[in-house]
Amino acid sequence: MTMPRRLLLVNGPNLNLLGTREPAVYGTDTLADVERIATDAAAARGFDIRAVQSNHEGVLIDAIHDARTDCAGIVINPAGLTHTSVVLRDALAGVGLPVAEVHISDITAREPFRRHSYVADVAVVHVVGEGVRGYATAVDRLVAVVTGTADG
Ligand code: DHK
Repeated sequence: MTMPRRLLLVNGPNLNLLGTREPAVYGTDTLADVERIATDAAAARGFDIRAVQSNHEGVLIDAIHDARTDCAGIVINPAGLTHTSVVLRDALAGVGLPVAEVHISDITAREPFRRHSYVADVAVVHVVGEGVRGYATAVDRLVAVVTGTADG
C-alpha cells in the first residue's frame, strides 16, 4: 500500500479554550488558528491534516486507532493527559505510527508535575515552548520522518 499523505492532528483537553485560556502561558491564537497552521505546513509538503480535539480521553484514543488505516503519522498535543495518561500512551504505541509530540509552552520550565511526559518515549519528534508555531515545526519534522528525508 502506498503511504497516505495525511497526518492526524490531535489536541487534548482544554485546548478548545485556546485564545482565552491563560493567554500569558498559551498566547491568544485559537484552536482554529492552530489547525490552520498545521494544515498550511502540511499542505506545503503535499500532505493533508485530519484534526481532532476532545476533552474526553476515549474520543482521542478512538481517533488514534482510526488513523491506522489512512494516516502516515500523528501530531499530538496531549495537553494535561501528557502527564497522566498511560492509556493514551498505549494507544500511540499500539498503532505504531510515527508520533510528533508538541507543547505550546515549555513544559520543562513550569511546575515540576509537567516535566514528565508519558508520551515522550513513544514520540520521534518533540517540540516544546515554540508557541503555536511549534505545530508547524512538528509537522515539518514529522513529514521528514515519514518521507525518509529526516537528517537524523
Ligand atoms: C497544554 C496543556 O493543557 C498542559 O496541561 C500541558 C500543554 C502543556 C502545552 O503547553 O501545550 O502541561
